[in-house]
Amino acid sequence: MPDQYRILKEPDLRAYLSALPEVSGKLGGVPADWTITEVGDGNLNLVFIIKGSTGGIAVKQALPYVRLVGESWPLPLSRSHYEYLALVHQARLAPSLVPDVLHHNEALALVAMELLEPHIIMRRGLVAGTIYPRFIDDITTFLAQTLFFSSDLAMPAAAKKEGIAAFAGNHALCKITEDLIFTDPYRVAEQNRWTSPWLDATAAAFREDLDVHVAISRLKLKFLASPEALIHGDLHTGSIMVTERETRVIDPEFAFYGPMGFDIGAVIGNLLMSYLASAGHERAPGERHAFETWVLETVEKVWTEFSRKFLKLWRSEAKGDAYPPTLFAGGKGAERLETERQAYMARLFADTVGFAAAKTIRRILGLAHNIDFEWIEDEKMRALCEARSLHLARDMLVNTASYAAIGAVTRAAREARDWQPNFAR
Ligand code: SR1
Ligand code: MG
Repeated sequence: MPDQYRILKEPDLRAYLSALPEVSGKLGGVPADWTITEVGDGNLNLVFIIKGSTGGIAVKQALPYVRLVGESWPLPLSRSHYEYLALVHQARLAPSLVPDVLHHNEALALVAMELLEPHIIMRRGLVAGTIYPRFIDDITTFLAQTLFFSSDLAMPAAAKKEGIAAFAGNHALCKITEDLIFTDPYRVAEQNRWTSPWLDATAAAFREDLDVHVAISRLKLKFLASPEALIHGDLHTGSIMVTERETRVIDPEFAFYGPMGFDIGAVIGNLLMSYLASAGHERAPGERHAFETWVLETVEKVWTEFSRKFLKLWRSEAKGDAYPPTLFAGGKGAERLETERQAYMARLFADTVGFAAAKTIRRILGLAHNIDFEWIEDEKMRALCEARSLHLARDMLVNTASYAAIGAVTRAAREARDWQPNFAR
């Protein structure tokens, strides 16, 4: 008899896990002695940490609704299945950069996985001003490997289409993104919020600005209609766990075949928010200068290292149906293909800049905010940091073509750090 979905309470979870040898072996001791703590602080799911005498595990269970909002917003449990599929795929392509999966139960919408300890959610570390020396290399390996190897550059067309089909049912999660990132912040929507009254005029301006509406709609179309690769789909700094020596990407429940720039832009946009929120966390002027310098250097290297690794894979591992080698034979063909690769990367960079901007705007004017700003206690200071981020993001969104290289993004971010909005009250 397959399990029937129920929201697992502690005794039920304990009994369920004790019947799984792969789990009880890891935890050790007797189930009655295991400690179980619900620690989920995300927007959607339950997350339990279970510890026994010899080890620990994490268990994530999807709720049939959006946790942040409640039962009035139902959400399919199938997202747990897509998360499991994505974790397995990512583990194959980027081993050691995702948690090991120990067990999955589709009916219970549950995934049991390796407990990441002493890792913390990267966003929390960034708010505290911590530098992560491994991050650039790890995240660019994750991005290059997962995106390249699920793209038409690496995959035969039939296998790629099977992949698209395998994730096509995850449309409810895509719809969250389509609404919360690409639509709601630009219209009157009940669940929008912002730091009022300081950002009232700015929020209204975003609702009226047709240049912004065209730019965000082009990105939305790209998100809807560009199955370039299997993307993580929610790769913000709350979906990354870190120590100073390790990086792990978690929570790929939004995975589907979409535009690659959405993942790269998520990383860069969230780093830019961390940079511009930093002033709100300093106790003395200049105190976080070294951290802020590292964040901007990281923004630059995320793009340059990703691009280097992706191009290296393209030059050596292009077994997909795109760009057939027979069409690019000989010295001239090779030269022309290399020019084309550069053009491809330039297009991907433009997508990245646009999506980074979209990911920023949604966190300030939409439903789901982030602690980078929310934990700035002085509301006017928070609004100042947010206004600077919106100022930068609007320009990246509308004038994307003027950002020819990543240096232009970090230059504009530095200028935004000193930009003074006019908070007319
Ligand atoms: C209602 S869900 C809000 C957000 O949380 C997730 O982490 C995604 O970013 C989603 O957009
Ligand atoms: Mg998440």
